[in-house]
Amino acid sequence: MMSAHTAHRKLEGRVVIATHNAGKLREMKELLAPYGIAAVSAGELGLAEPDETGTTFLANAEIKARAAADVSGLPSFADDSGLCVDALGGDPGIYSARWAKETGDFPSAMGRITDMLSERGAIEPAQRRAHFVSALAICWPDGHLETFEGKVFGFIDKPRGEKGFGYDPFFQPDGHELTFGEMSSEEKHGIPADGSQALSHRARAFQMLAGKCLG
Ligand code: ITT
Repeated sequence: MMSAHTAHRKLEGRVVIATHNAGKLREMKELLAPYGIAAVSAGELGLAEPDETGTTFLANAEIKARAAADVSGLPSFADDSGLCVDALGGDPGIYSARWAKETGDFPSAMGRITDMLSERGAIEPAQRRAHFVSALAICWPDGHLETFEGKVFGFIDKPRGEKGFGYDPFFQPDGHELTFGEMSSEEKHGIPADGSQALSHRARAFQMLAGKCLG
């Protein structure tokens, strides 16, 4: 018999997507679409953005999902994500959105990161290793919580492409010639029909979530 700690709960009916980031919202809706879950966004419900006071991606995903579930009375699905650059000690990491706010926009934030790498003499791809992380949390109004984390490794290159969002243009995942900014949604976060691993951090976390909480 399974203990309470290993029993996963299935997501059914209506869910709030607890994000105010349009790029993430689009990806999260696309990921949920095949499962017949009706999704409404935090923005559509006029939900406030909670303070992200956690020190990890998982903690912040939980804060966002819990806040939306408490206020809406619906199961809520949140993502906390970011880009970790090895030569910068893992920055911007959980501060990825903040860096873009501070510099004004994502092109400037990518410029700041690229400049910091150049100042440190990190020119070659091997010196510019980076990974994206996505922590996904689903919280039910009764407090039940499920969390999953996915990562994708690659390196920082010159920004290319206008697809995707955020830091996509200058991140090239290992084993690919294109940056995330040059990839279609299907290439970046499509779920392969043959059961193999998806590419993006968010799609990888979602595959784990789907295995436990959907279908
Ligand atoms: P919410 O908290 O409302 O969801 P946010 O933009 O504040 O929105 P985060 O705190 O999780 O979200 O910050 C994540 C940052 O990392 C944000 O600036 C994103 O644009 C960026 N990011 C996350 N996933 C990304 C991806 O797949 N491609 C490019 N950039 C990404």
